[in-house]
Parts: sequence; structure tokens; C-alpha cells
Amino acid sequence: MRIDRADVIVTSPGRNFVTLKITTSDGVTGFGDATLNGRELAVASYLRDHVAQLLIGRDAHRIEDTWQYLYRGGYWRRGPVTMAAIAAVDTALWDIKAKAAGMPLYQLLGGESRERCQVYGHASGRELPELFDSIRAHLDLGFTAVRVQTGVPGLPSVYGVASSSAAGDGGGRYDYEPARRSARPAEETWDTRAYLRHVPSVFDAVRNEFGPELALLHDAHHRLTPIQAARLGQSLEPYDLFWLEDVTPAENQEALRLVRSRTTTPLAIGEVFNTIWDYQTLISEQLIDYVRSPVTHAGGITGVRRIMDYAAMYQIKSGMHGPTDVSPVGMSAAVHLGIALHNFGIQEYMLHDERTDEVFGPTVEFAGGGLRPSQEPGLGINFDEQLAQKYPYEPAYLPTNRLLDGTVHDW
Ligand code: GCO
Ligand code: MG
Repeated sequence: MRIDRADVIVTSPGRNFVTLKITTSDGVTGFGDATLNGRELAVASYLRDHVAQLLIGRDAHRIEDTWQYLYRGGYWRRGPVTMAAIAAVDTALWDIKAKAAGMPLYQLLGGESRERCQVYGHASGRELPELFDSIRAHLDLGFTAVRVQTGVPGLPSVYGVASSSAAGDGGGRYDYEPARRSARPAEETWDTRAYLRHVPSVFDAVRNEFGPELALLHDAHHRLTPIQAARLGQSLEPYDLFWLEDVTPAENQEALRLVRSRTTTPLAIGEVFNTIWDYQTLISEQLIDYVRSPVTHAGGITGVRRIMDYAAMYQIKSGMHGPTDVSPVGMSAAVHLGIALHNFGIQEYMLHDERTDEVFGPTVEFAGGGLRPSQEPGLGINFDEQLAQKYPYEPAYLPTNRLLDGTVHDW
């Protein structure tokens, strides 16, 4: 079965997505997600201008060989653009292989290890009443785990908190969509001391209101120094978090040694990582509890499965990134892999905009606080290309962040 075509589709049904469609000589099609939030066109060009023509004529079944050919063969290996492009090719080839086998993809990955993949949703509010409403809305939908993000007194807008008009940001829900459609990034302000003072009081209030059972998560989004992160982890210990995410900037793996030695709050990291090498110290020294890499950004099913097998040696579990910028194709791939992995932990899940669901078709089933993969052969994508064409790309940027004195800070 040879690869006949590789088409890159950029569409914006509510937000921008980059999708790779591979078609074989037998007429089998496979889909892969190549969306890199705020840098979408770079990956589209990488695929269109540098990869598509290399795929034509290759044996569609040789997934590992194609992965190595693109990774090693490109010479300029690693990095988010390269690894998102490789991820899309890899995912599309797994989709094709499973369709050719007449099986849902998870069957080729070893079959189900569990009934469903537990997910967490995004609860947020500028102040406690709004946050509580958002948590209740998630509980009503059946979520058993929520990420909790709130405003910080004195700061006009903070990462992870839906604006008052949630309708504009997340289709009327409490979901937070950080990439805004504009020609330049929005700017936010940040004050670490105010944040560190405020956050424990929020978790205290949430535990008092919702009891001990609900799984609570929090994302510090790379903004702290190791000593600040250690302090935050300690101050949140009484509230029994499921995890504390991205406490320090991703570049320095050694920073986690100090954090780890000072707190028993579980740590998750890696949504901006893209290869197993980014985890080498973190995993072998057991400095984290959850791996955040999604199929979409870390070299596809092949790349993430490799990371998770390594992590399994150290009792580290998956916690794949799943915001709205992971397309329904990427989410479907995550759930096929997650249901098969022995060391699955939890899956992040933000509901997509209705327009997005219309273009990609329903790809996963949400019930009982978890997701199940489609039972159709392959990934179960029913992509409506004509409808996709009605939503052209629109420039959108993630915000940038500045300290109160104007210094650029991690967002
Ligand atoms: C998360 C992430 C996202 C990212 C976003 C950037 O934990 O879901 O931190 O909110 O900021 O995916 O594109
Ligand atoms: Mg995050």
C-alpha cells in the first residue's frame, strides 16, 4: 500500500487547526493533527514544502521507518514545529494501518487496559463565586476531576481564567481559550508574590465547598523559580492536589530536583516538550509524576508511546495535554493510546466549539467522567473537507506576559 497524496488542510472552525490527510494507492485515508497554537502556518509549511513530496510512493505500513526517516533524515531534529509535523504523519499512518486492519486503532496498540480514560476539565473564575459555578457546571456534566484557575487580586487578567463574556472565549462555557484572534499578542501582567499569597486560600475554599473526593489540579504555567515552586507545592499539600503542573520553565530539568525534595504535591510537566530526551533527567530521577506530552506535539503515537514506556519503569503516568488547540484528530489519537497504555494517568479534556465538532465529526465519547475511543476502524475521523473550506485561517496569538515593572515574564 503506497502513499499517493499528502494534503495539508488549514481550517478555523472557531479556532485554527492544521490537519494532514494521507491517501494511499488503495484509496485509504488517514488523518493527523499538526496544530501548534499561534504558530500554525510554520507547521503547515514544514509539511507542505518539505515533507509531503517525500511521502509520495512510500509504503504506508512502514511507520517506524518513516518516523526515523523524518526525524534523523531531516538533520535538524527535535523542536515543536518538526515534531508536530512528524506527529501528524505518524498519526495518519497509524490511522491508515488500523483502517486496513479493519480495527479501531487501540486494538493495534494492545487493546483496552481500562473501560475509559478519566479526564479533567477546566474550571475557572475571576473570584470564588464564579469559580464555584464553573466547578458545579463541570460536575453537572459528569466530570470527576477539574483544573482550578482563578484571578489574582490586583491583576487584571491571568492565564487560565475565562473572561466575563465566556461566550466569546469558549462558546458560552467556562472554558478558557488563550489564543485570541488578533494581529498581535495581547499582554497580561504578573506578580508572583500576589499569586503565591492567593492560591492556597482558593484551594482551601474549594475543598471546604466540594469535599475531599473531587480531584483538583492546578497549572502554574512555567512562571515560578524553583524555590517559589517548592513553596507553592508545600502550601498546597493540605488540599491533596491530583497534580501541580509546569511550576518552573521547561528548559531546565534539574530545577525540579529542588522542588521535588521539598514537596509531596504530585508534579506534572511537559506540554511544551516534544521528545523523550526532554524527559531524560525528569524520568530517570523520578522528579515528576505525570508526563504532559500529547500525541500532537511529541512525534505522534510512536513518539509518545516511547516516552510512556520509559516512564513506566519509574511508575510515572500519562497526563496528556488536551486543550482546544489539540484538534479532535489529536484528541482521538490520545484516547486510543490512553485506553491501551498500562501507565495511563488522566487526560485533559476541553470541549471543542460546535463548529469544530461539525467539521471533524464526533471522535470520542464522553461518559462517566471519562472518554472512550470511537469503535470505527482507525481513529474514527469523519472530516468534512467542504465545510472546513468555509472557515479560512485567521491570525491568532497566545498572550505574552510582563511583570508590573514591564519586564517580559513567562506566560
Ligand atoms: C494546558 C495548557 C494550555 C496552554 C495552551 C497553549 O494545561 O491546557 O497550559 O492552556 O496554555 O495549550 O496553546
Ligand atoms: Mg498547562
